[in-house]
Amino acid sequence: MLHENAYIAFVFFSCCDIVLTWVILRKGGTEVNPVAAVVIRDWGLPGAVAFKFSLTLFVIVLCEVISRIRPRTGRTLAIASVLVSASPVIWSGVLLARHAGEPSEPAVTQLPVRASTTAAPLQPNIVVILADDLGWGELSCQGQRRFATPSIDALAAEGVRCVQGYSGSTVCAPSRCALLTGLHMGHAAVRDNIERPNPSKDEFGGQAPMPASAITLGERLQRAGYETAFIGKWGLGTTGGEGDPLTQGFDRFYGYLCQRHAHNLYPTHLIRDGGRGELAGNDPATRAESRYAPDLMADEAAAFVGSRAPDAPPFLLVFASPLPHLALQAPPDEVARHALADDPPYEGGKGYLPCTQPRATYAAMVTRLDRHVGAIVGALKSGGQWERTIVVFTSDNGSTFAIGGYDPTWFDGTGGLRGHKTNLHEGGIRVPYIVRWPGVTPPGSTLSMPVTGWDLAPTLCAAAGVAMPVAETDGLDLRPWLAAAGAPIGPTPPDRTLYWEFAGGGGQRAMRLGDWKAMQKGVRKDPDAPIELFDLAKDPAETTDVSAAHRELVSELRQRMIAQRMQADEPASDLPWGDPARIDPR
Ligand SMILES: [Ca+2]
Repeated sequence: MLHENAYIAFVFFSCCDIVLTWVILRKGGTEVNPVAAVVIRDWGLPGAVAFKFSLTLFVIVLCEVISRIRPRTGRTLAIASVLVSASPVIWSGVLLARHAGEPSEPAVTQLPVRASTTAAPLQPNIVVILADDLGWGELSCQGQRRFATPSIDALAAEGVRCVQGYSGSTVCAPSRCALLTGLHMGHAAVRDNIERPNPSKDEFGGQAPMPASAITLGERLQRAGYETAFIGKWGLGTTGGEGDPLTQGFDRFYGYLCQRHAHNLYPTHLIRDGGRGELAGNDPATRAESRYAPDLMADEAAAFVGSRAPDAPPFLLVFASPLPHLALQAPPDEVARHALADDPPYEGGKGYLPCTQPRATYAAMVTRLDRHVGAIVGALKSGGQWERTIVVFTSDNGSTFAIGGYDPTWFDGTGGLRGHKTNLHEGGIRVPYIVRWPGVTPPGSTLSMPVTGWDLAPTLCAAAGVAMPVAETDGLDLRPWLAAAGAPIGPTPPDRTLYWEFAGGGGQRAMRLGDWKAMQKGVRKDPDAPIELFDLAKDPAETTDVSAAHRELVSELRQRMIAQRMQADEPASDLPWGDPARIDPR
């Protein structure tokens, strides 16, 4: 060995780089030597060290061989190798020093939800795309075979696909409330679709309003200088009331305020900023259908994000498309792309319109939504905002059931999960959940930790550098977990309880703790009704109730569920309490 000391330094520096990067990743740091991070992510720590060691050995052998032929060149090469291997170590050391004050593997309780201290100086734009009744299995990137969703798949390929994403509720309005306020169904102001009568033949009465006391994501970001727009289906109050989006943190609104209004996708009018915008050419009486409301909303959204002055403030757009919620209505060109030989007509009834090609039409509604996602992404890119914009794609609840011509068996909208919209089994609340966050989310990664609709407000507030006190949310700032998605080493996933309740369907409560899922039905009749228990790790489709074998856990979950709630303001959406001290029989 001609240059022994140089080789020792070379090996030492090479392996140090890997170890320092690994330590930073363990601390939840995202600022790392990218080359070392990729090697660790792909091969784990031992594999990465072995790789680096082999590479070093190869260079040493090369130096030795060259030294025997041309001693001066060999010596220069050996010294150069030491210098080249030292530079990333110095850089990783600097990065580690920046993370020095942070604890290793932070527990969830130690992670305060706070304004991000590492936020880029430029506040990011935020686009939340919320589908309506889109089930977990209704994207091709999640296994859908009847149609493809290339634009949404492309978004997932650029970010994190959270495979255990949950909505805030199993129906429309409360899910929107959870998303906007960061509160789960035990604390949210709106916990059901509570219908209000129409004031006149031409006006919709909307749903129970979100109270003025609720603080929405729009309000929080508006105060921080964001320009905010809500485009799509609202369902949390109507014009002039306390639930009006214009007084709930949104500078602009375009779409349906009332959910019943959204049951027709070729309406006579839409609401624009509290006023009424007529849509000439649409007439439900004659089935004149020339202006498809979801297209108009997508155009509006693309225009909002695509035409920004260079010095314009950052923006929040919530694009809550009414697709693919029934009734079955889609533009003929989109339906034609999905024409099938086997597509039995739907006759209509129970307030639903008939449909000659129900399967093709439903597929067309989802692919139209996919096209809209593509248009919004395209507008962000052409407007120069893409690299500054966080995009979230999710749904307000799981896929719907056999109603209005929808065929749940044909589409397998829940991806094999039990249940559907209006119940708290996984099929009712598990939804697509994709986050693309430049500089944070590793492209094409997945995150298996359960994440929820009520995590979005604290996460997006943190992204914007806006303080959201822990006491004001049930959610988590997901950034550390999103940033570590796909890596073998990351922050420990939180062992927290997720809670849902729903007054419909006889009254239901559900809780997830780790892989355990507790489910209580018939609560309105009997608040102490038996609790079913499922082990989602072994039984994701909730086929087998194992409560009899885990009575102590069931009693604990009963107490935890009751502790997670406060009384709802609206009596119709409240549940009777139940006795937390009830001991479940062995
Ligand atoms: Ca819905």
